[in-house]
Amino acid sequence: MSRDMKPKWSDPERPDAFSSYVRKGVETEAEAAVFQKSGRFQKKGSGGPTVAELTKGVLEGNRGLLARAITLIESNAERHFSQAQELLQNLLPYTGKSIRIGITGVPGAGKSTFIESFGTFLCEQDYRVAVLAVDPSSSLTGGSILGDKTRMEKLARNPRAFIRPSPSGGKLGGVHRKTRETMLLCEAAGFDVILVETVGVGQSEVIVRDMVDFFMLLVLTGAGDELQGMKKGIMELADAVIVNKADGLNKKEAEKAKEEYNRILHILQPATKGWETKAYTCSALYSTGIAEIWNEIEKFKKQTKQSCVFDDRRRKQTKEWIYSMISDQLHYSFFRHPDIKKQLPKIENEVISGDRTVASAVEELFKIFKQSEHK
Ligand SMILES: Nc1nc2c(ncn2[C@@H]2O[C@H](COP(=O)(O)OP(=O)(O)OP(=O)(O)O)[C@@H](O)[C@H]2O)c(=O)[nH]1
Ligand SMILES: [Mg+2]
Repeated sequence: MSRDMKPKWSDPERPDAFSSYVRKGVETEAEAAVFQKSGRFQKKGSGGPTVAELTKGVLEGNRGLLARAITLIESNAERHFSQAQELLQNLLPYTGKSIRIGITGVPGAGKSTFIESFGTFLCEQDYRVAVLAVDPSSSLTGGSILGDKTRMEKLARNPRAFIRPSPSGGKLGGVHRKTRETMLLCEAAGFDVILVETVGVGQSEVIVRDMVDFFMLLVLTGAGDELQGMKKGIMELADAVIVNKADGLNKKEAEKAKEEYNRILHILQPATKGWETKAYTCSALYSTGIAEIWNEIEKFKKQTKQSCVFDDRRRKQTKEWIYSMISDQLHYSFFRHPDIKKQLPKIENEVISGDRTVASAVEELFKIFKQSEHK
């Protein structure tokens, strides 16, 4: 098992200033056995925290224990699942009080730089900020979009901020469930703004839209080409379109792009009922336009709370979460089933060689699955 590592951006001179670690997830039952000893989530002989200790630690805002709690949630070992759920159950009454903000944009749009600047601004306003990430590639590479970045150096050292790299996929609902549950843990630990970063390259922005209250899309200038290529669908998910890098020689262009985006947004369906999605400019690098964006988010919160759209959306998101977990769980139990694993290659071959229809193959597999469930 790999040892815990501090992220590269942590300051070697001030080892105490960073309480998060990049830790490899627990992948196998064998690894889990090392972690688990008589109901405890712990390393062998290390006297690690129990669920009760984790609950208390998270509620007290203890960052070390919060990090341990998240590691428990992220564990892919089945035996950790019930402990993680017990922990969440304990913490559930203390969740839900933050504003959850999603940030997407193409690679290089400046998401990480924006979070550094925006997060630091919020900390200065006395908020406590948690940064999470949904990385569509991490389930394949095991990597993390935040792991290799030095863009959040300042925020990472801020005692009011907590940065957690993207979990790797694995089983039992994968990244989707882990990020949502981590969000709840951070809320119970007293973080009042949760920022979720994701690269805008496909499904991940839809997943993040489904777990946040306010969703923003970071874009660059050169709007002419970009607008033509940009999928209308992504813009329709956004509560704000932010034209970043509005600084130096680019400032004028950025203002022009903002007007163009506004013209298009005007004719699109708004993402949130009663809220007009508009374009704004900012410079994440020089921290200009940041306060204005926060003002808009506060306005959004007030307005949607009053109209009940805020709470309605959260209820709907929770409901959809149930259904996505059911299908994840079905998917997982189906494909890990020993009889299915045994029969699948043979039946698959029969279909490919034209000896069998797809529907009859699937029917047969489900028969096998259901029969052995009842054994
Ligand atoms: N001039 C200028 N440069 C910026 C600004 N924001 C970000 N950059 C630069 O743009 C580059 C990409 O920024 P990142 O913050 O890493 O972008 P990202 O969207 O997080 O990129 P990925 O993580 O790869 O998806 C870096 O070189 C930043 O310094 C800005 O407001 N102005
Ligand atoms: Mg980034």
